[in-house]
Amino acid sequence: MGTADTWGRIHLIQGDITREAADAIVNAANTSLLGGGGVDGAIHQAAGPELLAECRKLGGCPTGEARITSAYRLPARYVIHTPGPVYRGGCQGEAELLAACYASALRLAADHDCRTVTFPAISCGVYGYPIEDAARVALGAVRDFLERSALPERVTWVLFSQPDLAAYRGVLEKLRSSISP
Ligand code: AR6
Repeated sequence: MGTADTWGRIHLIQGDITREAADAIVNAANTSLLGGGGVDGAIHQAAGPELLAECRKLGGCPTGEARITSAYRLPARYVIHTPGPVYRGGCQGEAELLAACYASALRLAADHDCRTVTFPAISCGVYGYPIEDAARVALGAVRDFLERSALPERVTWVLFSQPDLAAYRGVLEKLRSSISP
């Protein structure tokens, strides 16, 4: 389900999320919010040490929730940090937690008047979530949020690899073809 208008607000590109301008960049963090590897490391590296200093004051964040900070040297106003679930076979509430990450991040973005938001493929690296399953959950959660909210106007996934982009595209096409009239 989903209207054509909603799908028109969702975009997929390949690239490095730290180089794409947006009002808010979402970080696939861990619950400490103190940085790490993968996209988290790249975001902290590009933002500069002030980002870690601000994160230290937040006292962590539970899986599925989100926290917002300034973006410092990144081409964005905000970084929204959300710890995704570690994938443990799919029967440990992973899908609900992953959907909650996207909804929590978008709620913060909308509350801060963000018109554009970029996401990485949360949980699809170190945390081991299979990319197609994650894409189904992620795209569904974002579609559901956008159907109910005028902000953000545009959501873009910046997928790091060509196979990840292809997987997201495949899932998006399937979801779109069940579009409501
Ligand atoms: N731009 C866009 N996507 C990227 C970039 C980038 N610069 N770098 C990596 N990715 P991961 P997770 C992709 O492991 O699975 C960290 O240590 C990557 O190819 O960054 O949620 C945190 O501190 C993958 O598709 O995040 C946590 O401890 C996706 O980003 C833990 O990893 C997510 O991979 C979180 O694990």
